Amino acid sequence: MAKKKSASNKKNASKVDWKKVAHLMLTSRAMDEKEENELVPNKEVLYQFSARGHELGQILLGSLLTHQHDSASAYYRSRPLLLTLGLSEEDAMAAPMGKSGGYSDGRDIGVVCNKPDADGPKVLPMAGDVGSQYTPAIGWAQGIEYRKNVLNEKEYDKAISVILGGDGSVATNGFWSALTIATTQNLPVLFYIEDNGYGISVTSEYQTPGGKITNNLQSFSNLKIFDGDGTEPEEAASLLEDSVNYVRERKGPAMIRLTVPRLNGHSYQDNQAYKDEELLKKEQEKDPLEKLKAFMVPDQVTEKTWKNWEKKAKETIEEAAEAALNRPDPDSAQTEKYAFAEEGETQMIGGLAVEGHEFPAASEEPHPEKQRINIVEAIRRTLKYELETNPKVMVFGEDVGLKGGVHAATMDLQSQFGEDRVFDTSLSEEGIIGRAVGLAYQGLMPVAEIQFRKYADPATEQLNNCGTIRWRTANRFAAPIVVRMPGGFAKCGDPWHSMSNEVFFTHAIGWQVAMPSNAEDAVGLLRSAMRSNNPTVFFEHRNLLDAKYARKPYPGDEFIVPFGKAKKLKEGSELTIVTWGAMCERSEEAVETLGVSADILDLRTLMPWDKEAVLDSIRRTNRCIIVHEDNRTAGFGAEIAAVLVREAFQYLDAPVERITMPDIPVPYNVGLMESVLPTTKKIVDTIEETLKF
Ligand SMILES: Cc1ncc(C[n+]2csc(CCOP(=O)(O)OP(=O)(O)O)c2C)c(N)n1
Repeated sequence: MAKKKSASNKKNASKVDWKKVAHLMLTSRAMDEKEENELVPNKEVLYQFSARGHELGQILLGSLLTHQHDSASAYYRSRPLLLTLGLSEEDAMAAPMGKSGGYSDGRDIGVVCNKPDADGPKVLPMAGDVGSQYTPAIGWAQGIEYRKNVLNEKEYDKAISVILGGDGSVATNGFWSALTIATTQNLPVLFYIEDNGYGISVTSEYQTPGGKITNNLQSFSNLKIFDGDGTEPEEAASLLEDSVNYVRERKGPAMIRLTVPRLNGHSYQDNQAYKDEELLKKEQEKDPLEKLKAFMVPDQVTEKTWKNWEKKAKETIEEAAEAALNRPDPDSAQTEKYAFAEEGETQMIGGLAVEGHEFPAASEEPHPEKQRINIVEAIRRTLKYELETNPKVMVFGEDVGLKGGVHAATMDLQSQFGEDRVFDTSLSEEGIIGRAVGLAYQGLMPVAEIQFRKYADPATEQLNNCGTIRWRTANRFAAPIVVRMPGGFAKCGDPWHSMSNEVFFTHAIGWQVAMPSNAEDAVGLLRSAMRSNNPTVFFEHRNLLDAKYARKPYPGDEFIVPFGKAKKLKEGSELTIVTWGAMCERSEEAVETLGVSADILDLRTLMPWDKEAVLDSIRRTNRCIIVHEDNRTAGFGAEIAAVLVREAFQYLDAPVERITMPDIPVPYNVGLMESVLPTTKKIVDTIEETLKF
């Protein structure tokens, strides 16, 4: 069974601290066994994902992540790597029990870890979605190069970003998106594929033709391939050393695939009925712990010493389990904390706040210039000023560079600030948002453009995960990013370019949502977003980009609009119209047409939204109409109406009306489009009915 030992395998293997590797392997194994034999059957641990069979490669890899700015983006089977990087046994065991403290304070499923050490390699927050670990790691890699080359922080030299994934993960969008970005941008990324032949019960042949991803990627440009057996100590050590060095020495991105047996079901609940006896036996014969023992005993240590280590590891785990079990449950009074940044509690990793970034002065008082500008110009000037005054700002997306964006909002920014700071991306929205998350982890301020609202769909997983990072990690990590997104109807509609669906982001956890109706607010809200410690969706309404209604004088480089503050467009006493975005103009027109006395509130941000301003107004006018372009059912108007029914019931003299799009996409034909959009006429009619009621 013993493999032939090549000279280079031997050379690299001699550098390894095998005693340390053995200790970590025995510890990880004892931990899995304790969970499988006792803690899961006793229901102390509810979900368990064993790493048995995967340990050796992960421990060897972890031992090579020695640079302070290295990162690993890993997944639920990566606990041996975390132990190697210094996760305490007690934290490792307390998390699956859902106990307090540790890397998520009982919030995230046990093995979904993170590690925010300021002075050592980081483990980026893991996620449950297979494949979602890839693109944030690409952002980390680009952040290494940005810090080194643009911010001149030489200590980032030779840092690398490593991504761990199973053979199933190579079929995901995230994998391909990350591979494309790493290889086209020549980023310091190592893809580490642990091939156990299965994604739960599905074999690798379903994930890549022939079942071996490295065979298929042999001809992929700018990708060095390493491939071997992850259970053979010398071979695995040698391949890992070579692949890590390859990336560290900036020879290019690389992929290493190591075969490993999965010695358990996918999770504790999986009985592996889909594997026959012979296969199970073969897998057992490949147990890397047995191979490590055969490699070390008796050449390096005696059988007795090994037995001693085994005993010690078991004792350590008994003690850690006992201590973990004795930890209190997390405090339920704190459960809602950290959906957003808490005043005075900065996260450990991610965003400008960590390094105490100081911004230039800001003021809520506009200092208008003489000339009016449109929203496109308002956005461009705000981006320009923030790029000028904050070297950590980066602006990117499809066509954002040389072309200046399909809506021209980034025109000339690349020529002024260079390709490192303003750049085009590959056509992968998952890549754009995942990369932004990784750049934010690096303490930068990424401003990503999604070309049209509908095209954020492929990035949904990254957007959702971005919003929950702070909560999942109990404020250890956060990724404050800005996502600019044009949408809504324009000269005509259509299902792809005209979608608004802003309510989606108000429902997604952890996101601020801004929706300016004019150039002045666009400046102030975008500035707020780019200085915020929370992620923001910044919605740019297509019909307003160059609309006369939206043109306002540039309010100055200091102008800022705080989130959650509605603007009163008109003041009156007979009814209140609550609206935002392109519906502001139509609401104003309707009120002017009828000559009624109405409050018109432009919410400007939907998350947070200015509940108090709306309630104050309704308490005076006693009537409310909500106007929005988004579809009706469960649109944001439904949320406002529900709040009014609960908190202003006694003040209402008429039913709360909603004027919205019906539950269909926006049609292309202009006549069809106007027949379903909230029009001035519809608003006029509804005002009359409401006043008559
Ligand atoms: C996006 C997504 N789809 C499906 C799942 C359910 N699921 C969890 S693990 C898994 C298999 C992953 O296999 P692989 O990447 O090979 O890793 P392994 O578990 O074998 O180490 C699946 C389908 C998931 N977590 N995420």
